[in-house]
Amino acid sequence: MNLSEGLKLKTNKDISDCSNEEIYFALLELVQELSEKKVIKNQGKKKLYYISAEFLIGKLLSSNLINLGIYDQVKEILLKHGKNISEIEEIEPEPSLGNGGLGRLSACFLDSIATLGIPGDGIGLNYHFGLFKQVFNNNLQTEEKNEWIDKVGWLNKTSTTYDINFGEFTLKSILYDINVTGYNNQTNKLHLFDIETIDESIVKGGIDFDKDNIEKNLTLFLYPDDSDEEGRLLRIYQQYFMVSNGARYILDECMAKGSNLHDLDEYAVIQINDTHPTLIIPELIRLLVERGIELDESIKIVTKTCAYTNHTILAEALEKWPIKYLEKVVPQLIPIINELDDRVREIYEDESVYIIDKNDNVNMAHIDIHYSFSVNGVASLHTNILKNNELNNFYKIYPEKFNNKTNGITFRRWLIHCNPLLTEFIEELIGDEFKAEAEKLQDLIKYINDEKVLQKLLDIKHSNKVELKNYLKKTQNIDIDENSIFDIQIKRLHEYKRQQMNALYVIYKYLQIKQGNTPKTPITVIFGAKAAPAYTIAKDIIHLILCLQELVNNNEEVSKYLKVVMVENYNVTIAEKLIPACDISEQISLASKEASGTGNMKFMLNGALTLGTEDGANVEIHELVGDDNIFIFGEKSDNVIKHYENGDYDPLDIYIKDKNIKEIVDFIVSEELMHIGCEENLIRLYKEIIRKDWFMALLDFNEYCKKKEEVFKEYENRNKWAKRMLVNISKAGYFSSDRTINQYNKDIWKLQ
Ligand code: GPU
Repeated sequence: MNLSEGLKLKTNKDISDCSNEEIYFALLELVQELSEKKVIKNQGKKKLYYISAEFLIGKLLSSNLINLGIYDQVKEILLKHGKNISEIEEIEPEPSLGNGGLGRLSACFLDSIATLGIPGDGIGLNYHFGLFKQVFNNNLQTEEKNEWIDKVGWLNKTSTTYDINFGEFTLKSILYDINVTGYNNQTNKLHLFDIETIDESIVKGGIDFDKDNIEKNLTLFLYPDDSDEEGRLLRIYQQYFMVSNGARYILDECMAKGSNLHDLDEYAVIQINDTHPTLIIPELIRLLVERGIELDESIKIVTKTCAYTNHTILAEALEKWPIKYLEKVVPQLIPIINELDDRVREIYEDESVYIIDKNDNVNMAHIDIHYSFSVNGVASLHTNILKNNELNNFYKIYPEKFNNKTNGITFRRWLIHCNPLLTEFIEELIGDEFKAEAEKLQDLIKYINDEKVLQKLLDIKHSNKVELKNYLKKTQNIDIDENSIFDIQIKRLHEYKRQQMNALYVIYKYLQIKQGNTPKTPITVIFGAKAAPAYTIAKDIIHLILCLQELVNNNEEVSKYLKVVMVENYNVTIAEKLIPACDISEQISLASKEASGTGNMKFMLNGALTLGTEDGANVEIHELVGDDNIFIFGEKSDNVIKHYENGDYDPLDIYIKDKNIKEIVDFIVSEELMHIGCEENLIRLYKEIIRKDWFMALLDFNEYCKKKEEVFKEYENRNKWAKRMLVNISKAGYFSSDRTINQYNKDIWKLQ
């Protein structure tokens, strides 16, 4: 049976007579069947389990069609019947199972693992409302539940269930699986655990619900507000639920394959994605002891089976749970955690490596480092900072455990799917090998002096800008000018990422334009970011940006040259539209603070030029493309680290001494802006910047402005710009997650 007939059968009528919705569901069913056929039973002895609180998988229809090798065929069949595949894609809700880079990384990894034919599954939770939906009201972020689960979707209910015991009660789990099909390869599984007793109706207004009612709320939201004790307890309930289910699933599967548990590490390797799943270590030890293995040996087995990835050096992001919380939620783990801590204390005098600190907090990362066999950072600079600074005390104990795995992205989603025009053009130039072997993109470099190729790159960028313009008009009623420069910063909202510095630039430019210093080509500054609901300053930064949007865009004079756009509810789907249309990729975190960044890689691959600090993977991008093809500015990480050590950074000093900076920062609390926004928020942000500025935006601000002016000037030389685009695209191959996964496999997992 051919595809066309298959589709017809599923819909029971002629495709031309179907609604887009009917076609979507027919395709979904078809893809589910095709992908299930690619499941390999009993594949090899050893398997990888990637356990993570987040899997930011994005919409799945198109990427599945691409990986199954039938995207073009389906597109054509639909076209013949007068249907447009993009419109059908729009029907699919985007799964809301992640927050930012960490969650998207797990999704790219699952794609590459399946693509490379590695036996490896994901393990996580099925959050019903996921990460909140962002809605702007009066220039403020408000939060609503994100209802993404359809009756018929990608989740397949299984018969797997466990009784999960908490200190005070027991909950029955159910397991849903999502098929993960690799590019021209096998299907793996993403296992998402849930509870039977979940009650969506307890969410009343916004995202409020009774945080005490664990048997109704456990899997409602990803990262429930943890600014109060109930919220923090709920997070521990979630974490334990995830790891206990995961641990039991893994043990069952390994035993079914013949493991006697003493040899667990020959059947399983568990990659712990940041500290959220850390409790899997004591839980596995507990389960092994329960199954009759001596404690001593159990600890050794688990240490040989688990590997840990660190994604940040920000102290406030490294989880520490008060032992009394763990006593309440999971008393059965307390003796194990105490034992793990005692063993550390017996050997080491240095308090900084203890698991339980002097305030009775359990330091989750410390469990991971002592009781796993591998600790990796996610970019070269980040790993070096872990080794030499943040985790130096551990590095001295376990130098052999530390290793780097520079992040990557799947080119199937971030080039082939999101940028069909560029993909087709590359294929015309160098053939299609780059689709499976990303390094082949280097062949493009031979066109560096080919005027036609360079012009075509510019034309494609322009078409993508028109696409974005139409998309934003249709979905958010936003108007942008495709002939302006698209300068884009999209990422979680955090002070260290310094959206506030970009906002200060907007103020600078606004004032400049009012004085008559107009840019040659108009500029559109685009933001997309969600702020954690309890992160006050982050929400204030969003408020500032939204106020600037109103001010600038409504100023008849200025808006001819400058526009500010903050897209609402930024997510993977929107990223797929923004990235191919971008000219300038803003990667302006304070050096040393961004572990890697992965948006930087996506932009580069799609021909945007990076304006960035020497931070995270920007450093490696810089090395690959060379000084001429990237715009680097700002304090270097060594100096930043020294500033923190010496405590010698004082924003007030800069503010007082530098008249220009003072004028720009003062604008936050000017009549003009306060008239539009809320006094409380703007004053709070203003004070934060001049008194704390914890991530040194004022330190780098002048250099940032200067560099940005240089970038805009360079943009005018279209030919030179196009050459830089070509260099960036051709060097992006290194950042394929296929490369990253091959390195994980070679150095850590060691699977066939
Ligand atoms: N990251 Br920790 C998140 O997205 N969420 C987190 O909770 C933590 C880290 C990001 C890093 O900020 C980013 O630099 C990195 O590229 C990404 O993880 C994947 O490693």
